[in-house]
Amino acid sequence: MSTAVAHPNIALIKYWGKRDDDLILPATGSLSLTLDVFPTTTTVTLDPHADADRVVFDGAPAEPRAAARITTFLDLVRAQAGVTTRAHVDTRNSVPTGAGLASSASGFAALAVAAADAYGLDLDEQALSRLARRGSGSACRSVIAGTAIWHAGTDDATSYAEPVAGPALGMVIAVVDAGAKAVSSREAMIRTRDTSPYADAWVRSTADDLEAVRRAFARQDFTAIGELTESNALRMHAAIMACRPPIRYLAPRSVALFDEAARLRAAGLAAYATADAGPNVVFVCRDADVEAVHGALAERFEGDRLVAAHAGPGAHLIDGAHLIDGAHVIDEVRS
Ligand code: 2P0
Repeated sequence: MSTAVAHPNIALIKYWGKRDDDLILPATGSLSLTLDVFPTTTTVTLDPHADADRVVFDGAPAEPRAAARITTFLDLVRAQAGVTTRAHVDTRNSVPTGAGLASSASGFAALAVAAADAYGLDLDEQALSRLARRGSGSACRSVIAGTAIWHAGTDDATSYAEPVAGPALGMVIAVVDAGAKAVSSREAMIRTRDTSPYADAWVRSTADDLEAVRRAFARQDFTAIGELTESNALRMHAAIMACRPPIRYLAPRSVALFDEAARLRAAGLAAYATADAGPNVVFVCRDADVEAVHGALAERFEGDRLVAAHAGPGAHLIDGAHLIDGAHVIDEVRS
């Protein structure tokens, strides 16, 4: 039995589009912060007597499609290990699933680390990142602690995430809606590539943004990092909104929160907004400013659920005693 914990990550420079749908090779590299909130805890137990995998999400059997995606992933691990033994997978999520809060990132990062251990693979961080990528692209970044860059690469061996040094960052998440989104990221990325007239421009400009943000990280230039973050998110949403049939993840409330970031900056608090494939808005700031940004937002947006987050650990194994603690933490977040 092997248990791992992983946390979601939020991209500053976004991954949106694949060059290879099967290997999950992205059209561009991306850069993110792994958080210290909303952990996913996953236990993988091998069962030599079972003839199928058994997958449980938050105490209930997984939907057939979700379970099939886990089995496809475990097949990769089994192929690497040279065995066919089936497994029991038990996952506990504290992030609202499918709400654009990166549950597939923490989910497949935790599964990669737990399954590699359960099947006896001895993988380093880079190999674990590559493995997690096969489950869900953004999961390769949740293997890494804190700020991570995912190199797009050109094949399976060269597409992985690794740590990137820069200023200490924090985030404040404004949960606008925790319900499941209408169109999955996977489907929406394909529709963007196939129907958005801005898809090529998105890929070209994101490659440029990534280079610019790398230079900003190297010189510890938070202002440039923030400006590139907010602009890259808006460009991603512009490309998505131009799909046919259209997809719009941002709600009126989300747009108002982007304006709120501008208001905070005008008041002297350096915060920049970003949003993934959903209506929730994440404020990016210096780590030392997290409480101030949280406080300033809480004054004006009582109804929004605000979650302060700092840099978190990469996906890692835990022992049984920690699992009890983990479950306890998860219950607290839920209540
Ligand atoms: C990101 N997102 O960089 C971007 C921004 C959502 C918006 O990565 O198809 O769930 O499993 O590789 O990783 C969501 O995409 O997609 C995502 P798959 P994934 O965080």
